[in-house]
Amino acid sequence: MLLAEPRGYCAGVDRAVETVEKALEKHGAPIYVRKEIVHNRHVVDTLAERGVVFVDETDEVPVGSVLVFSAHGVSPAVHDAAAARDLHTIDATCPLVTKVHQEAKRFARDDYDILLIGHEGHEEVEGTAGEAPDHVQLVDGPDAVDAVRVRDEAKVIWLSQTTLSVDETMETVDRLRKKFPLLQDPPSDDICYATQNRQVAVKAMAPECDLVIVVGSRNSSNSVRLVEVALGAGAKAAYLVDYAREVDPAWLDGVETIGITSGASVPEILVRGVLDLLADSGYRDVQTVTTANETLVFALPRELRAARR
Ligand code: 0CJ
Ligand code: F3S
Repeated sequence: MLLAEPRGYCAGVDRAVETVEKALEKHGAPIYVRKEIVHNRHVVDTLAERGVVFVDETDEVPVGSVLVFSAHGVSPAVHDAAAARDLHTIDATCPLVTKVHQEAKRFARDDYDILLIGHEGHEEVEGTAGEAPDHVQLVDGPDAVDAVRVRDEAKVIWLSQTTLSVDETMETVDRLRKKFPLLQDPPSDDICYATQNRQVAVKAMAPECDLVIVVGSRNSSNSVRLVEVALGAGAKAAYLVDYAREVDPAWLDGVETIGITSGASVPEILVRGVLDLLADSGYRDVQTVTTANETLVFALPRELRAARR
């Protein structure tokens, strides 16, 4: 067994989940969360059992209630809708997503065409694009480049979702730059440190793996990318599971080396579950493959700060 390090919770997820827990302690149930606080089935189900109500939109929240915005961020229109309902909002947007929002605002102010690389329909790109809807267009992967049109080729910048495949994004950027040679790069990486580190770690172990198991949910962009990166880096097979019980015994046929990793929204207890299950099948020798050490911690939203564990 090869265990990727880093894996699992990033600083932004840790902060978002703790924000909801502290908000529950401070305000009592029910509190409301717009969308899934992070894209993980277990996290959402556990919080729901404790009195958190997950809604799709602000208009489902009773006037005057506490509403938490998820780690993926929201557009100004969502902030306005919450204010109009007199909701007490707590913003759990990851600071690294907020950074991309600031970039979108700044380049829109300077009247750039902003090419936002990301996945259609993902909450994060909806939030970022919503900062400057008249200036942002979504580019969903390399094949979407042909359809891109801009007003002034000398004033074009690309930005991105934080949880994309680094390699695929660079492919998209290369294609964009062939079309628009004056395309400007973002002032700093938009794909976040956690996304990058988890991909580097899975790449390091994948060539030796007959099978890679990624723990994470289907709607978790960064988790799904880890499966693709593992396959691209030479793993013979790679699958995504939410829980150990989803590991199909047939996957283990003839398999000597198994790599394990998990997405940025995945609690370590779920990885332990997979390790325990595999130990029962005879996979007991666990070696860690470490490619980075992460120490980043984000402060909680101000109003909950005194309450940090
Ligand atoms: O967009 C983010 C702030 C990432 C949050 C952590 O991961 P997850 O699984 O909730 O979200 P993605 O679908 O964006 O990977
Ligand atoms: Fe933030 Fe990256 Fe995690 S954007 S929530 S640190 S995956």
